[in-house]
Amino acid sequence: MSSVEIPVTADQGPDAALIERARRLFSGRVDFLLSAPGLEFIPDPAVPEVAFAGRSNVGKSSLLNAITGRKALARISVTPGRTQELNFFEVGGLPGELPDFRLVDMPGYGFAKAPPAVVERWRQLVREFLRGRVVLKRALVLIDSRHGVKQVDIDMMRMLDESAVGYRLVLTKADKVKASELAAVHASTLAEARKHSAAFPVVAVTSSETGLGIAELRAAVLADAEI
Ligand SMILES: Nc1nc2c(ncn2[C@@H]2O[C@H](COP(=O)(O)OP(=O)(O)OP(=O)(O)O)[C@@H](O)[C@H]2O)c(=O)[nH]1
Ligand SMILES: [Mg+2]
Repeated sequence: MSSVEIPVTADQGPDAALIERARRLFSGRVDFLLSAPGLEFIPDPAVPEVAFAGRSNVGKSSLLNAITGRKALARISVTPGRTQELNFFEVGGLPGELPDFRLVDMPGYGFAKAPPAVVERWRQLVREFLRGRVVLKRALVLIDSRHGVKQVDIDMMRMLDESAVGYRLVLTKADKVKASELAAVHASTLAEARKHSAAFPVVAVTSSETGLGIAELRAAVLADAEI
């Protein structure tokens, strides 16, 4: 994996101090708060939030677990499309008090055989959440390294562009592809990012399995929550 040539400039990577601060913060309090099947169930917008979006089975829950260093914080599904609610997690602060920020595991999209009514319900929930959530600082859009950016990902990116929610693209499951394939999918994903008004012109490369890129992404999430 270290032989992959992925262009990184000095100002793109979080510094060592931020990585260490993020590690410490995430080794403290990280709690599941609630699972919201509709907007009437979401918590008060009291603290900053960073949301995780991506196709069903892309590895959202696994990445959340890796970033928070918890084995089973977010449920890892065997059946694609299991996370159909907005799941909120609290990070930092003291139990019983407001956390420093929250992470939001968004329901996966693009799973095969979903009835149109389910897709429409998903679209409404996500769009209204993105448009109305003033505390939402950033989103991460996860892309499977084996598949690259699909039309459903572009649809998601457009919803974020329209809501003016800034987002990072994150390649998941990097351990599943060869170095040459990883370099190619990184380049094509970066090219797509550059077409979108709210996307950062950087693409993170991660594996929840091997830990590749996790410390850096954790630091980026902390920086996003603090903007
Ligand atoms: N090899 C490898 N497998 C992974 C990685 N991340 C996730 N997986 C596997 O991919 C499958 C889906 O992972 P999840 O984390 O449940 O994906 P999700 O995006 O939360 O899925 P939904 O909630 O159903 O939308 C599981 O079998 C994971 O074990 C990774 O970095 N490497
Ligand atoms: Mg999930």
